Amino acid sequence: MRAALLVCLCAATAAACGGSSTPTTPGGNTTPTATNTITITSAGASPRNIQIAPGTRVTFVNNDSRSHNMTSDPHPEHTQCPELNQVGLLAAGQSRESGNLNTVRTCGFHDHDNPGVANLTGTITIR
Ligand SMILES: [Cu+2]
Repeated sequence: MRAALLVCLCAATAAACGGSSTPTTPGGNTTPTATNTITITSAGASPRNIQIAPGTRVTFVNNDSRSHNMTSDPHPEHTQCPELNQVGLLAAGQSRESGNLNTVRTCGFHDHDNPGVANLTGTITIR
């Protein structure tokens, strides 16, 4: 009885993990990944280039052990896609959604507190 319950829990966990995984492209490939979640670790943002449909919000997840301040390009004005500025300061372990990205265009983002770090920059293609 107890063993059957454990098998059940494992199966449910595996399904949840499989649904949220995103393919990664090696070697600086800039083909955008179809996802609306960007995860930040000590290695930077991943995926760095994503594509979403108009009317989608993008969630930034900070899995790093320090804070990140995710904002729209250009630095320091942040005027390109103001919806991204709703993400802003994320403490370690925190996540937040952008505003609704309705306009067909490409939005650049960066960590405002680490503006020179390329691994913390990327693009969101709305198409
Ligand atoms: Cu900035």
